[in-house]
Amino acid sequence: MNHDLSNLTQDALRRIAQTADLRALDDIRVAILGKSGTLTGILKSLGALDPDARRALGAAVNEAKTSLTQALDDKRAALQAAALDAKLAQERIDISLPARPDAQGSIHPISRTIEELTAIFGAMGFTVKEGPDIEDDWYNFSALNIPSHHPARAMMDTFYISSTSNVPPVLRTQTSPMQIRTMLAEPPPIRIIVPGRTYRADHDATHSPMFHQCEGLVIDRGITLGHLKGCLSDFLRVYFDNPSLPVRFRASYFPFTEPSMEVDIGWSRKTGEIGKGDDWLEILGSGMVHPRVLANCGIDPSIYQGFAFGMGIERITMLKHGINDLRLFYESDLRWLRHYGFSPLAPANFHEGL
Ligand code: 2NL
Repeated sequence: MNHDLSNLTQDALRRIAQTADLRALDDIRVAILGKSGTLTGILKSLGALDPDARRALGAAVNEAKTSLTQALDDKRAALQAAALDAKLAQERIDISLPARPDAQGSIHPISRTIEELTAIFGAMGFTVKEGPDIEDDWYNFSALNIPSHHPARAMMDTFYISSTSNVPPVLRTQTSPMQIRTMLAEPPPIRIIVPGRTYRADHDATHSPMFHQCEGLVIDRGITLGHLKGCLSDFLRVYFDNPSLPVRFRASYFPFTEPSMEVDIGWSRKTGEIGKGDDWLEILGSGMVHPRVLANCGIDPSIYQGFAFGMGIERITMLKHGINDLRLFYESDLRWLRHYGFSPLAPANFHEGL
């Protein structure tokens, strides 16, 4: 019986070694270790032997079972690895294939304008800051010298978020809270732009409850209205790609700047052409940062001065590209995006304009 077992084991090990595929290997496993396999048969027959013979043969059968199981496992692993290697070799990706033209995406006009603002102000030494969309009343209003009776705080304009806190969270109505955060966190000189989403409870053909703004802030010693005018004129002439674009600064009022100015550009009301005709179009709000706003942020207004500005990203995008309906920006209509979108490969830099 021991002799049979040894022959059986040797024979099975040989067959396992010679097997070249997983199916044949499984057949061998079933033939030896399956329900009516040869080794299983010997194990079953142990019960009929006397105790001494059973002990001797039992140990040998277990040993044979262990070595056969190990051989089957090793062989299976080797065959599986070989099969994977063969599959990988066959499925090699040809990276020289060109991209499929019908699967090409495009850059949304809003993103493109943000890239352009980043490039233009970047060339003037500004860095880009982004901050949270959910702010609180202090960052959005109080720090900006907007008094509590100011209409901008009214329920009809601002999205308040219900909360148990005594400083109610709001969806930011402009990106200025991030400039407040920057002034609180970093010492001057500061030169930043803050593009991003803003929210107001307003919805019609020309207003969307979510829209985009870009604000800018410069704080240093000796900053004057002259710096503001030079910076914003240069920006507008590069953005609208017209070095002789007429730019006008007109006195205005904002609670967070003193003095405050609206910035207008020349255009023709009749044809809509920018830089032509005798009409003026309001495009930006700006001013010298109010000393109270500087003090609220721990900056001494007798040492540091600065200017700030804000613009609507949708608005300057519509004017530049002749887009006449605000709602189309948010509809994800692929035909519109194909028409107004930009190539992801087109760089948004303006070396020639600066
Ligand atoms: C507009 C006008 C403006 C600012 C925004 C600002 C921010 C800080 C301090 C002072 Cl932290 N000012 N921002 C200043 C003037 C105008 O935006 O028409 N935006 C669409």
